[in-house]
Amino acid sequence: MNIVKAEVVVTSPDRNFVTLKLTTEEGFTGLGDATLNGRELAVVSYLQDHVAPLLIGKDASRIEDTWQFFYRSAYWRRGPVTMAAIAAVDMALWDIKGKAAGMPVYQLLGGASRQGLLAYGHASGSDIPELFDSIRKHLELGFRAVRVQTGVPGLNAIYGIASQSKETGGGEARYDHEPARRGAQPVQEDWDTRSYLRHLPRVFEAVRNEFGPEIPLLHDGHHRMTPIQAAQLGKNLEPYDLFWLEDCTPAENQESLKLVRQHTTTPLAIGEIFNTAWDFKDLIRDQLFDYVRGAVTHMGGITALKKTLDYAAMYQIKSGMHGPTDISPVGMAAAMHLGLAIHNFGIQEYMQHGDRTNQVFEQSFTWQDGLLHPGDKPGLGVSLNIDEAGKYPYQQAYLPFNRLADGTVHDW
Ligand code: EZ4
Ligand code: CO
Repeated sequence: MNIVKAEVVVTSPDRNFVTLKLTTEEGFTGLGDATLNGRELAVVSYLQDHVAPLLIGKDASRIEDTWQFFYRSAYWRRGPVTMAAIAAVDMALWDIKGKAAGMPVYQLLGGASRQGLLAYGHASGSDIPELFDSIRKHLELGFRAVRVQTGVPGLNAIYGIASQSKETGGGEARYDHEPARRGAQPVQEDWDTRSYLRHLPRVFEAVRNEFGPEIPLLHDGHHRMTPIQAAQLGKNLEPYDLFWLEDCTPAENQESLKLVRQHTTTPLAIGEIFNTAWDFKDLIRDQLFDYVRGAVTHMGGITALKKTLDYAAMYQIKSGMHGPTDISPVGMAAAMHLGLAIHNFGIQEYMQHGDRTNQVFEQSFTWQDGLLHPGDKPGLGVSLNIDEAGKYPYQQAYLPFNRLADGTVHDW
């Protein structure tokens, strides 16, 4: 089952996506997501210049061997660009194996461990009334769990708050719309940790009073606190029974989670920016967190993330795979197949792609009663409409960044 073609497709329907498409001599095709938000073209070059030529003539059925070949023969290990490229190859090979077997990928991974995947949506508001409306809207849409992000008094623009897209002239307010972020320079936002720490517990108190104790509530700290600030926040949020507090400190200093853990029982999620099992290894062994945020797209594919999650399972640590809209529908499908098969599934982030993206990528997943299911088409269940993709060329876009009131650059 030799690979005869390896194409890299860049498209920007609602935002930029990088997709690897492999074709075998029998005519099977496989898709892999290689999207690295804000640094997309580095992965395009890695794939086009250094990976695609080596794929031609390789046996597509040898998934583990191909993974090891690309990881070890590169010599330069790890890193988001390398691991997104390897992830795309790995996903595409699982897709091909599924099509060749006539089975959805989750069957190849051991079959379904549940009926569907509990998914959380992103509610947000610049103030409490706006936040309540957003939570209500998510509940009406069918979400059974919501992430809560809120504006902070005194700060103009902060992470995670929906606003209307400038380029599309309004429409539905979303916080992830790339058109608002497109341009030659990243957008500058502002930040003040003390105001945030004072404000956030009041917001969660108001949300629990309004929506009751049942609904799982999540929050993303987005790497912006010091360890002792994170410990303080985790402790102050305990009465509101969060499902998780995500990325409370920057991920580089993993030791810092020890300090956080000593002070709070609020469950912790970490790792959306990690890219190998090694980034998680010590944190898992020391039981310093509760949910693995790794994305199939950024962790080197299904093969590598499954190994990480199997190790995490030994410590009762569960999955919480990253699922923002910068994970393409191909990467989301891979996450759904893996999440359906493993025993230690926790929750799946689900942000819903825009209409144009859904026309470029035809998908077979379903979303019913708050649960995602990847569908039963052979492979990953996603096909790429090349003509549609061709309508939307790459557009320069960056993630925003933060400055404090005195001008200091801060984690975003
Ligand atoms: O900022 O996906 O939990 N979700 C997140 C995301 C990330 C973006 C970065 O590309 O933190 O919104
Ligand atoms: Co996050």
